[in-house]
Amino acid sequence: MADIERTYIMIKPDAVRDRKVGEIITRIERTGLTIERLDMATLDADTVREHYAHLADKPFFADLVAFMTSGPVVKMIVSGLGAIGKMRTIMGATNPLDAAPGTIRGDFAIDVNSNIIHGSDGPDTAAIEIRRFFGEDA
Ligand code: DAT
Ligand code: MG
Repeated sequence: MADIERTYIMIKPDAVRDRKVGEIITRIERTGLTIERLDMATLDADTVREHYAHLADKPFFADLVAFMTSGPVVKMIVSGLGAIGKMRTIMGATNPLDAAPGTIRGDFAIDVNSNIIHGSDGPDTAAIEIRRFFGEDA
């Protein structure tokens, strides 16, 4: 049996701008996972650089920071049975060209530079990201 987990989910600026928030939230709720917290914010560059520090040496890093600060995002804590892996499954592969039909990235995106949604990739990063975006008490 999978554990009850919490994961940090973020609908990226492209999806907010293109009015896809409702459809994405519908897909999350349909799984049976619970949206525990939800807020909107425009991220500052330092927060994005910290969040994507593992990619700091990549050639696309500056574009990634510019994209992620280009408009408001929707921040969420999503919880439930196996929430971390379940969210990664319904999100699909990082590159939307490789993401299966029926996944959020597969259905709503075509370009890896603007791939619609973020989800934590494991329990340690989930805990760090929940604290980063919702504070120490979340
Ligand atoms: P994921 O978002 O699936 O966890 P990641 O953590 O490796 O993937 O990368 C974070 C984000 O960085 C990703 O959602 C989009 C961007 N990115 C990753 N690889 C990229 C690439 N080859 N070209 C452009 N952007 C990329
Ligand atoms: Mg990642």
